[in-house]
Amino acid sequence: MIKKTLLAVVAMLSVVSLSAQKYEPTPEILKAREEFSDARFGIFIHWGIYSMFAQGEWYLQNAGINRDEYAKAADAFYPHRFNAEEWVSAIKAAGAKYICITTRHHDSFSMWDTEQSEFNIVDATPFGRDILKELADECAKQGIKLHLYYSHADWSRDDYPRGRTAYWVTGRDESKISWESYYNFMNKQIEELLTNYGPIGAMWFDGWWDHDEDKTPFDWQLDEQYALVHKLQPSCLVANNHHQAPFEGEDIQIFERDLPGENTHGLSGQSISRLPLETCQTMNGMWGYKVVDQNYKSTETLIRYLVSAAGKGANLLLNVGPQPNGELPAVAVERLREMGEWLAKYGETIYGTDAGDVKPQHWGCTTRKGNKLYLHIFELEDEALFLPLSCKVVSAKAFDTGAAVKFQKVDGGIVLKTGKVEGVVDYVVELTTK
Ligand code: H79
Repeated sequence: MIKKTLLAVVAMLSVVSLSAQKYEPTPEILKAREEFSDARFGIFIHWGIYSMFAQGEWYLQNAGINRDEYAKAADAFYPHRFNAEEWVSAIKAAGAKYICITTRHHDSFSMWDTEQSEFNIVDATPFGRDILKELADECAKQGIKLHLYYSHADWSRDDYPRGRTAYWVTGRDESKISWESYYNFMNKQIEELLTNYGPIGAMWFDGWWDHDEDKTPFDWQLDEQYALVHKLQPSCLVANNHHQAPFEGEDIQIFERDLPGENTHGLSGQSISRLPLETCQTMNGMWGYKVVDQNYKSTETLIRYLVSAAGKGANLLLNVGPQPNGELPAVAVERLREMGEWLAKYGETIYGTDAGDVKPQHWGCTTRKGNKLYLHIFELEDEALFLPLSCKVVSAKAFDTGAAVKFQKVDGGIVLKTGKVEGVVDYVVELTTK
């Protein structure tokens, strides 16, 4: 009897260990994660037929309209000013190291030549061009990585099992709901994306929260899908904007509209993992083009946000919502250029850094690379700054002029004689430490 029970326990344990098999990132993935972290700055692009309504990418759900009426916009989508070379050049000029574009958002419209649905930019629009192909080719040409946003949630397809959003969108045939059909559709699309567009840096999923039922969890079958991504492209990172601590099989932890550890938008209270971190943020207040929203953050705010992300060991994925005509808004291009000018000078203190020894403070934050500790001081009322440090400081200088900055060793760190800091975007002091 005891033997039988023991056997049963052993059998149960082995089942448990099988089902809880740990994801072991391959050396290629580990390398890709490191490159991703080193990049620190990427540009997000939200573009689709929703851009034509000019009210953001949630228009279909927010307006609660008929999906076939909405879809008619595709037949008028003719973004004649789309020019991949101009986009990529503007993004590179910003100092960004990767681009993440919406291949298919929640409205279900595919921005590439997909075989899995007619509702795509080649088959359903007079424009008829595969913008993803053009962008992928241009990224390869200009040497910038391409990441792909892909929505799990869907507000138009008949087969998508309805979630907590868009239930008032009409025109869908509920008798055709089939998870199996929808899951198969997604995986075939993912296969196209990871086969026909060259090397993809990351798959960026979004929409899991449409089904985050507490009592009867919805099974998105992510394990199998993540494995498919890694099988198709062994260096492609998996990211999922589910607003939770990372799931097994993921390579990046995403935060939406807040830096890791902050939660001003109610989307980012999750604990911080040891994975590479990325915060996505809008440049105005919306992801997809919104005609009434000209409330762009200032260049100073954007630079400080990028620096603050780096100070927390995170990348910034900064969004631009292209216009229906295919151009990036002029204000966005200007912000990108100005950020690029700053990064051309101060990039060394951002790219390839880790979060610094001193956690973010009211005056700014710190980043570290090797034996250099960079202080990013945004504003300081006092004349001097106490830094709690356990390492030895050998020298201190202003990063841009090289002028020595006086400091004094005290208990538990140093006091740095910066003088008052005001009226600058970021006063960077470089400490050499031992
Ligand atoms: O693509 C952009 C957005 O369209 C998408 N993610 C970025 C990158 C996005 N928009 N809003 N959200 C994600 C937030 C989702 C909000 C939710 Fe909720 C809060 C989903 C679940 C809780 C409120 C309640 C909205 C749906 C249910």
